[in-house]
Amino acid sequence: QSEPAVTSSLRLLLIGPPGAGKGTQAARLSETYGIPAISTGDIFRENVKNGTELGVKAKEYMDAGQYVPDSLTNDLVRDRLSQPDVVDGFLLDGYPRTLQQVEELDDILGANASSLDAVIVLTADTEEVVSRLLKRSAEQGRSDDTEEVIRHRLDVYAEQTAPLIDVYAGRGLVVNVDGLGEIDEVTGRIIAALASR
Ligand code: B4P
Repeated sequence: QSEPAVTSSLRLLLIGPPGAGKGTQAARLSETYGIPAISTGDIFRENVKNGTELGVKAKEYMDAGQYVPDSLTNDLVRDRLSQPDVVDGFLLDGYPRTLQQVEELDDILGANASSLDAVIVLTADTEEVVSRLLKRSAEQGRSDDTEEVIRHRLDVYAEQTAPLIDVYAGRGLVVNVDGLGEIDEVTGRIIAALASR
């Protein structure tokens, strides 16, 4: 895997079905490019753990495999993107997930809406992601990783999030990356795909 040039001000989005490896790759890309990875899923789980008001509300949806309502999610991202550490770039992991969230992100970025560099779409087939998430369930016991909830999350992704890919493709931003294979291999593919843009 080749060393990427240090690129400043990269603004990336990472989209993919549950279990495609978003969180896994986000951490690596954050380190490679020196930009913060912002995962709405992690922020919700942190709030659940700390028993905040947001956490109590979010848990109900997450445990059922539903998306947390746009209003709550958008406020959280608006707040996070107002922090000083994002001025030199960021990677949003798992946001936006609905068309309404796309509009909100455009609004948050304002005049910078055209400054997104790429939308990485990680692909993985259903049986592979179900098997990964069941394995994680056995290891970490996440409450939204039961088989029934996983299948529901996949349906929600297909209905609500997959249409976003067309929107970003229309803006010429989509970079499709095969999420199957070793974790390092997938990271290498993403870096190569971004470098060849
Ligand atoms: P997320 O935290 O984003 O959870 P996820 O979709 O399951 O992806 P995650 O990043 O955890 O898994 P990954 O694919 O990396 O969201 C959880 C919930 O939060 C949502 O269902 C929703 O309720 C809520 N939420 C979050 N954002 C929201 C938004 N914008 N709007 C509304 N609601 C929102 O990895 C899965 C497993 O695969 C791991 O165990 C990993 O180790 C393994 N893995 C990764 N890569 C692999 C590889 N190459 N080979 C083998 N295994 C691999």
